[in-house]
Amino acid sequence: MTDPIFSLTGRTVYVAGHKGMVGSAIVRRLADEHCTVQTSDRSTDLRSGAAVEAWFAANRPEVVVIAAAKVGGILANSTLPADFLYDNLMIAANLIEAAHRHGAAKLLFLGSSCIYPKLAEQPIREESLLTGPLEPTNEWYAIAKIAGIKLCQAYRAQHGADFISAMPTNLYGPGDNFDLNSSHVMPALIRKAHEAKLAGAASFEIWGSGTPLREFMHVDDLAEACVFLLKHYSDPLPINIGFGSDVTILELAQLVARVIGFSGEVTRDVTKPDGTPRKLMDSSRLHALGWAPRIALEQGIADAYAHFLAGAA
Ligand code: GFB
Repeated sequence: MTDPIFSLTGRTVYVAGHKGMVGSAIVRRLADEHCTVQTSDRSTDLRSGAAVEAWFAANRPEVVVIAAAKVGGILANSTLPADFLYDNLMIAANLIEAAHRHGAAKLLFLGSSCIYPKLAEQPIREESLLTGPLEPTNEWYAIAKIAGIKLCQAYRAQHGADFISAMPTNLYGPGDNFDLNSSHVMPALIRKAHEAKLAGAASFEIWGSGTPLREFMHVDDLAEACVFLLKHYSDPLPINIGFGSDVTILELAQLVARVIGFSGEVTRDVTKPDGTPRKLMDSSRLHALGWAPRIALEQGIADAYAHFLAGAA
């Protein structure tokens, strides 16, 4: 592993979006660092430049992590395009500008693997950004996240700011959204398999053909990677945070069913969209720095299910 190039010790670290699955995992992980975590509550609307400016003037964080975002699965992305584009553009622009104006020493912006072209060569390297058309079901979200990456690059180029961006693969874990209309696939399958088991149903249904491939990472691994990158990474190029292997959605559904103890069938609703066929990321740049994920998929699903049960109880 390379030596750290940035220290969190004694710093104030603002985690924007601390109530979300990603932000809360990063806050949990930062408890192991000798730093002071700062958060903002609902009264600071991150879509408002004035509200963000006032919060930074009062709190002056030295390190900023942008985990705040309007997020959702394939259906929410397609049905709320204005929210996904506007909210995410404003959140990124307001936080990055305020971090610069108030002299933050480091900023980490989190994007998503959906920023890459729909038919990017697999595994997807960081250099494939903006080399082809986006996947239509999530282009609004992707455009906003690409703008965030470009803002980090622009402030670095023009002002010498140490602003970096990282692109996580599909995430899951404690604090996920289990609402079937707005969630990502993993929490949806956990809920569906659980409810099918309780009901003694013969089957549960997945959306689409079941053939799309997705790569999944437990959010605690992601939080570990974020802290690692704050300490070890300073470069204009975004860096991928991937698990390293992917599964089909049908395989995922069968694995979730096994972990949960549902032994019925998995059926498919092919009227629902598949989205991008595959988005396995090439994370070799991150691995070369000396970081690798630790939570295996089956173990991670069991953990996410335990949190789902605790939340549902
Ligand atoms: O996780 P997901 O909603 O989003 O869907 P994406 C992944 C795949 O799972 C798609 C299928 O092929 C879905 O059709 N799927 C099967 C389901 N059953 C279900 C279900 O019950 N619920 C859901 N939600 N999907 C998202 C982007 O794309 O990835 C976001 O929309 C973000 O912007 C995120 O980038 C990481 O993986 O297709």
